[in-house]
Amino acid sequence: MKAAAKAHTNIALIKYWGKRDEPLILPMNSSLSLTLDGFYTATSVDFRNDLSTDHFYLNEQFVTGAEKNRVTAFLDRIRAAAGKPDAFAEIHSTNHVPTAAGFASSASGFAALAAAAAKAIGLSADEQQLSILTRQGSGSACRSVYGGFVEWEKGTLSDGSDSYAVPVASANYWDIRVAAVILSSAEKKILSREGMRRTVDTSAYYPAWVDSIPNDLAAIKEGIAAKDIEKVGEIAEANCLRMHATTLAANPPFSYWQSTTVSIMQTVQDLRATGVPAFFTIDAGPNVKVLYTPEHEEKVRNMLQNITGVHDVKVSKPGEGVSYI
Ligand code: 2P0
Repeated sequence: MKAAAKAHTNIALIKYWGKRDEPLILPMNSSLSLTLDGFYTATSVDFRNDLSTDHFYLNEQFVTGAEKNRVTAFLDRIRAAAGKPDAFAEIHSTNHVPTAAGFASSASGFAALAAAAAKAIGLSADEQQLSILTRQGSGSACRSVYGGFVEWEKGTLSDGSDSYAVPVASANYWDIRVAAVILSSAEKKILSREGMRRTVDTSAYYPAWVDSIPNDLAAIKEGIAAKDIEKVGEIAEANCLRMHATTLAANPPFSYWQSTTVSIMQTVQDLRATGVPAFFTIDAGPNVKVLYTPEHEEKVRNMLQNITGVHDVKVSKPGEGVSYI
């Protein structure tokens, strides 16, 4: 009863921001992401008769506390679905995602864990079912089941059976780049779960955010279909700014940005004014991701590396979906 899987992280171009159901992780809005080949998690799950609890190792360290409890709570769902409530596992997970890069390693982590655990326990799940399972570990993780451009359809049912990811375009469809700009010091003060909750509950701008999503999704899919970097980039950048505007209108207000975040945003916009199609997006933290086409690699990299407060720049291509190893 052992299996191992690998999943890449993803960057949202149309953000998931806000839940309508917290336990099931059902989102208020649909979202769209690009899976990235540079960052991934590899996880093995071994269900063993001699265990009476789960044993979780992350990067070869034995994990206890909240992080372990989140894994066990997720495996409880897999055990329930498989009808094997007493099957406990030894889990080894290795993150090839620099934590400082500001990617939710939970996205690659839960996608790899769901795939390995479902296979190990003998639960037959197609990609759609795997996406539904994965979503219940971490919302953005459900998109990492697939490679390339992926949409997470929010669904309308209360049991979550129609809230899952669907592939939009495969990893090899369009050769574009995402640079993860890593800040020298990047403390995240408000976890995305708490940030989402506060925004949904209190932000005056939240209804406008939700209303804006259908247009953004339709337009960005047209841009992807046309391989139009200007269109895709402009929509992604505007969507990111609109998401972050909701946090400024929350009570109490908050922002994920630091001064270096704003410097990077301005540098990207200055670069664009010189004719280089580069666009930024930012998640629930201060780091910035920059989207561009490969012919501009050198210029974009040089500009980003020279900004005061930037520690490193890690460039990624579109990546594949979940695979078994
Ligand atoms: C996203 N983020 O679409 C958005 C944009 C952050 C900003 O998904 O509570 O780790 O596990 O569902 O998926 C980060 O939140 O949250 C996130 P949970 P998750 O990528």
